[in-house]
Amino acid sequence: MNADLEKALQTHPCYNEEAHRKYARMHVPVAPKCNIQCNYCNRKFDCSNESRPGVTSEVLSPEQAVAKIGYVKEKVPNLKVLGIAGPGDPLANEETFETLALVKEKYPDLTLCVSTNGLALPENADRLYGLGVRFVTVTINAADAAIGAEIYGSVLWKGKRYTGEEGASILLENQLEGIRRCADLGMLVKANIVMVPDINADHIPDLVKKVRSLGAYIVNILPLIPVEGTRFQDMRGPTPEERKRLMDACSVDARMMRHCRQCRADAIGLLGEDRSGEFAGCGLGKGD
Ligand code: CLF
Ligand code: SF4
Repeated sequence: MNADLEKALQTHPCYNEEAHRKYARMHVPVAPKCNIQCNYCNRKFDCSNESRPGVTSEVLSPEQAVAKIGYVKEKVPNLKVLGIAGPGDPLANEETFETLALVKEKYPDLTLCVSTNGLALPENADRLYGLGVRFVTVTINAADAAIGAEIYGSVLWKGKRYTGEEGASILLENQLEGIRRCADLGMLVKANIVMVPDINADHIPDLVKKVRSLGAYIVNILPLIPVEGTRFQDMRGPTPEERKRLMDACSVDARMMRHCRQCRADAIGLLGEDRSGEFAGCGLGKGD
């Protein structure tokens, strides 16, 4: 790891447990569209790639996002990381790249972080790297298309909608290739895995081994939060004990993140401290 990346890692609240009480992150919700349908997601809400389902957020244009960052930076001096995590899939929205380019130019001191379902990651890995992104999260819930088919309703790939194992295997191939490419480029990849006890829990240790073998730096196992109006609305989420047991078992194979707060696509502040309401609408229409 080079010295700049090592330095950024020291102040990244998600990748480094030591940092999360001291340094803040801000998400800008510039990415409304999604290219897949997860069975636990209600499109009206934030992407649970990186955010707790059930909470809506405003969508900002890249220019509005940059204006808001300027405002928040003044009020939150410990802001270190600028993340793009939805409310849809960041890589399905050109606005993500426009925002990253603007932030890189205007606020080069901020660490850039992107979270994706991975479908469009192989084709965008170089582009993200070129924009200065060194932290990429891929939400991946299965390394087996048969299990994936139970989690993903459909996958929109090159203009066509795929379902079942066909859709799940297109997504999986891209996720694995995307993780490999990003890791090979020298980015720090986090794999987010949504634990669904009745579907993928027993399979997660194999999935963790797989993402590690491709170079993932850290793994975050999130609990399913059933959301009304989704196919998984009656599915049960894991108990804290079940999740802890799984994380303990997987910690033999990979570094585990244990302090995730499943934050919103417009979260601002320290992890667990949500100041997004305080800044709602800030910077909008003001330009600078
Ligand atoms: Fe945001 Fe995600 Fe970057 Fe962190 S969140 S894009 S890696 S800056 Fe962090 Fe929030 Fe958990 Fe995500 S606590 S949901 S892991
Ligand atoms: Fe929802 Fe995110 Fe899944 Fe897209 S990738 S369907 S926004 S949870």
